[in-house]
Amino acid sequence: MRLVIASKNMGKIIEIKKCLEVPELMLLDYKDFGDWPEPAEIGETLEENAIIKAVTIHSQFGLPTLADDSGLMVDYLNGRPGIKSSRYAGPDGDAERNMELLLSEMKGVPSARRSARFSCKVVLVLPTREQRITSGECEGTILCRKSGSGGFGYDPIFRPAGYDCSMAELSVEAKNIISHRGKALRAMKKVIEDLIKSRSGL
Ligand code: ITT
Repeated sequence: MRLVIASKNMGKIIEIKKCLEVPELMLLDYKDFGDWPEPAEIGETLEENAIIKAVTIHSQFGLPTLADDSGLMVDYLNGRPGIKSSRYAGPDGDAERNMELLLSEMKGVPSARRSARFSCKVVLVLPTREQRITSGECEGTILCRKSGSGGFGYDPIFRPAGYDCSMAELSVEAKNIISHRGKALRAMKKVIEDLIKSRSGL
């Protein structure tokens, strides 16, 4: 069974493929289709944007399609960058510039007020156009400087709760165990396994 991952973020794609290892499932991404135009993320919530991405790519190929929309919510910044996480410092979606901007906004903020969380919505669109939606969150704090080179996006400046390192210092497997995306994907993996077992929908 083929499932299309509606993302162009390689960091995400790697994490999704690791989490959704189901023997009957062949995971495809944009490279398998010779690229596709990115859907405009014009929704007002993570869920709306995840639905836009999954429905757009589903309507192009007619295959079961999964999309992720995620973001970093910083309490001191009233939830920013939030839904604008990927393009916080400008339309080019440069992760280095996004982190520099966030670090500058958090300069001098004491550790007790640096709480933040990653949040993720995963949407699956079935051939019948029915949708399944799962969510996950990961609590933590914003570090004062970058540390580590793994993961993607804001990982070098995010310290997961209970850890003494940044998210970028964890392996893909270790990140998936605690991350917002890992939690949402494990719930979705169960949905997919049930659909395969009942031979309905996928
Ligand atoms: P696609 O839409 O093509 O999937 P994207 O990067 O544009 O890729 P989003 O619109 O969901 O994806 O934006 C999510 C942004 O939030 C992402 O670019 C990062 O800046 C940040 N982010 C989300 N999950 C993250 C994670 O696990 N680690 C670090 N940063 C993350």
